Amino acid sequence: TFDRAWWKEAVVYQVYPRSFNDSDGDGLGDIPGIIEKVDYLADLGIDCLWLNPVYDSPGVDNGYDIADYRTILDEFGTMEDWEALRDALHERGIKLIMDLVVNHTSDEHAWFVNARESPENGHRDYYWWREGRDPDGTDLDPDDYDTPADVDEVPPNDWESFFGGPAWSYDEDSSEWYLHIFDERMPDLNWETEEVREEVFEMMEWWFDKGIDGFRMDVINLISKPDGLPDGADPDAIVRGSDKFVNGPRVHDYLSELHDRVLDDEAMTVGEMAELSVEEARQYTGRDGDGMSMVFTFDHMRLDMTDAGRWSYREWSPRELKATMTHWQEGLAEEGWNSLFLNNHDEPRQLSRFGDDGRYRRESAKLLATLLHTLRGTPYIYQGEELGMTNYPFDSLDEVRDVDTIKNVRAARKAGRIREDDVMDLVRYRTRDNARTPMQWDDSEHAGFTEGEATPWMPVNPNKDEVNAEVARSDPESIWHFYRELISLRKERDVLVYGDYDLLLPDHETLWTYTRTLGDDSLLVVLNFAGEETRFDPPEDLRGTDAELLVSNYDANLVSVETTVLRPWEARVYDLQ
Ligand code: TEU
Repeated sequence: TFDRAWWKEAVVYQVYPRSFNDSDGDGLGDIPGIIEKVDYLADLGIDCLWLNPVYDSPGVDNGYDIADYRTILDEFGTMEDWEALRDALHERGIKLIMDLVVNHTSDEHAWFVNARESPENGHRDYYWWREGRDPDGTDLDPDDYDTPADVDEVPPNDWESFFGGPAWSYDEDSSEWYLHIFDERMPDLNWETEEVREEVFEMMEWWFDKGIDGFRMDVINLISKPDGLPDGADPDAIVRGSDKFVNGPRVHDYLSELHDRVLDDEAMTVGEMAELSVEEARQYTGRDGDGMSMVFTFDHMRLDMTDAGRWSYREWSPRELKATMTHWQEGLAEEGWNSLFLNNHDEPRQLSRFGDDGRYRRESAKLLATLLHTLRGTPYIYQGEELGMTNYPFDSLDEVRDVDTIKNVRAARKAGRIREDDVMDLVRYRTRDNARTPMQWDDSEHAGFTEGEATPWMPVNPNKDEVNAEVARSDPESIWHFYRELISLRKERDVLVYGDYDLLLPDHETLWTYTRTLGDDSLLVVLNFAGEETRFDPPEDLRGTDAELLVSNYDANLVSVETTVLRPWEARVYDLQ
């Protein structure tokens, strides 16, 4: 027996509104633009749409800096547009989840404006304000901080921002520092303050009353900061201090409170959680956990980095990817639930990173799709993935819009952590903007993303003539049709959703082979993670088993599981009889 849930059976499609479809010709995607494409999504067969932030925002971090949680950003449309989108989706049986960004707000949020005005103001405690300290006796250098010349102090602790540089900024009016784990224009909310929790819960209820089906919760395991805000203690932490503010002491109290207060049984929640172990994931999603549906974890997104973090590179191997994801498959087998993704709006394109975006673009895109839709968990498709969109050939930093890239490169340069010769290679490989170029709908000048005079806010990938939705939909062998088949297959076969995952051939360097089993129903998945032929020797107990080919990215005929030579990036799902 197993516990059914709609969000376990769903395939989620992620829309980054700025880059999806522009209906009014200003070069920026918008909500009416998404509505124009709802039939496209329904045709693909997805069950749920995750909409990245569309709230009022100054746009320092493309909407992750929210100025008003209950207003739609002008450029994206109106609340009526949003309601029309919600209805268009629901009419087609597609659920809608929204982004919940409550670790921080924009500095333009009315709470912060009020808080900053005076320490006496009511909203001061909505954020983290502290006095600085004397640099003597600390490792910190006052020159690293932006303070007036006569202020010889350093922040209350040594925490760093994920965007590079310190996590504290000095406020001249009150001579205090405020905390921001991301940009200085994104101050952290203080969840210790009961009113903050109350405001967040009410806002969430307000959106549920408007008919949403759940939330993707941005960096939700950062919301609890430890008492006394101690310095970081782990020199290997991803950023200084993250060992203190990731999975902080009261995070489970807050999230269980949130769950009890706001969420009903049907609501889907997916918590975005950097730096998480399987055991910790169970505390959020497991039987005695906080009641979250699932989490996004990032171990598999770190395989191509050194300990120096995001702005470094090391070669990854298919075997490590297999081991890492298997660890999560097994770790959340009895309790909790996995979310399955290889890219999103913060990551480069999966095809360029884990596949081959050149010669074997089509084959490797289909292999990655097969993986994501046959592991145990909920698959997430990031817009354009179903077309096999690739990274953008950035020539210079001037083409980059992403605050994370710009600031981290600046910080890495300043600290001498990056070689000048490597900068552009790393940017091309790593920048979040790879995911943010316009969706490629057709081969027209701006790929059908916008038809106005204005140029798109990000350049269109030069491969739009070959890689676009129109071409893909008219070709039955396309990546797009392959996704469509996988999505529909998941609806026909419970084993794909609920079946056990068992890894075979764990030590093989390039083959990733596993079975999925539910009662009598059993599938064998074989993936050749290599641009060359690889011999597949089935394990003894499977050899000769009658089988039909259920999914495949090459032509193949077979009646049983036999030793065979797999072609480059060949992916097969055998239906075992
Ligand atoms: O991302 C959180 C996060 O830590 C990263 O994946 C981030 O993109 C990167 O590591 C920065 O170095 C979430 C959102 O998905 C991202 O778009 C936001 O910028 C961030 O939170 C702040 O809200």
